[in-house]
Amino acid sequence: MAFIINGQKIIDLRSDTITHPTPEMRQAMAQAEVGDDVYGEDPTVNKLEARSAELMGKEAGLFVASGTMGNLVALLVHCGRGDEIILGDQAHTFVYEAGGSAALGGIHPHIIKNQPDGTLLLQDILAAIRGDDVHLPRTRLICLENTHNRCAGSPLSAAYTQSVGELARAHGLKFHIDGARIFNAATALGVPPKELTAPADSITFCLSKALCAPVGSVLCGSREFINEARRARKIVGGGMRQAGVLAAAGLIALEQIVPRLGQDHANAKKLAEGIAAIPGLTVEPVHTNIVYFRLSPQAQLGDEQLIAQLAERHVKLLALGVHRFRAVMHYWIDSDDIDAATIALRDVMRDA
Ligand code: TLP
Repeated sequence: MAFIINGQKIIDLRSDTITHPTPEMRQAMAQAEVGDDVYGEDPTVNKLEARSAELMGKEAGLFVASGTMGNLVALLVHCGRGDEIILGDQAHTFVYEAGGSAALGGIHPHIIKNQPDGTLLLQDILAAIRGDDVHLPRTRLICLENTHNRCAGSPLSAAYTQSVGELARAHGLKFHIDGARIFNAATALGVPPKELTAPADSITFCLSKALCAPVGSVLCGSREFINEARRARKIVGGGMRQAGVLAAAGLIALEQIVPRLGQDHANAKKLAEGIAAIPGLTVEPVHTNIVYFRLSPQAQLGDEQLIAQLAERHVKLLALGVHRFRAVMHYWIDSDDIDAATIALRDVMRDA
């Protein structure tokens, strides 16, 4: 099922962001009813927003261009200039969003250590909350990420999320979840996504990652919050007009791709088992659709060589950190592709 590019089959495991839309999505996009979404008149966007809000257990949703935009808009609504957010040192919002909340919102990040399972210790969060002192930034928001991308794709449980929500409320703070892969978390934990989002004031989830849609994320929260978010989205240039052609793919993603995410998790486990049997590689525990593994520092090849030699065998991975690699499962990868990728890795390591 891998992509065929210039007649060559490519097993692309760099990310689930690389997924192409399915044939059903392309058809729905071609036939989508559209209107001007900045006037709130795009029926397909409105349908996607309503369905998303329902799934997340919130009053309203807002279709945005990307996960980065959804998180940024949420932070801009929750925080004013000089306000502080508490988030993990491995959080996507801290590491990979180009410092957008600081650059555009004057928002101050207060970083605490992510545990290997993606959680933040409650005592660390508590210790990071500022007192009322003119010298200090004002703590305004706590952010979690579910699943946690850089922490091995770990899902955060409903019970843990609930405890963070209680802590936030007890201190008069807002609570945002970067749920780019919240449906993977829900699948892995066997709960409806709204159980994972109930304690949060806002949640962003992505349609364009494991869910295969070409573009888009949805930010969900109270009606009042989303009204403000609509304004913030306009400020960052995210009013998208006839966006129904994109939202149509998102609706298919929710209907058809969410129910099959377990297959990606099974493929991730299968790949991890294959990697564990290759001398010179050690694999991290796998929880959802993301596999991280490490190359022994004693290995006869470097990180770049590993990537390049795999690419020669038409398998693409990402190096994320020294001797650390990531492979992400998605709709366009099947069990045979996992066999082929495992053989390619084994051959590269054997020939080194
Ligand atoms: N993650 C991408 C890269 O940016 C690293 C990937 O390949 O995994 N939150 C989380 C947890 C994410 O993993 C991502 C994308 C985003 C937000 C941002 O989404 P987009 O790319 O739509 O802005």
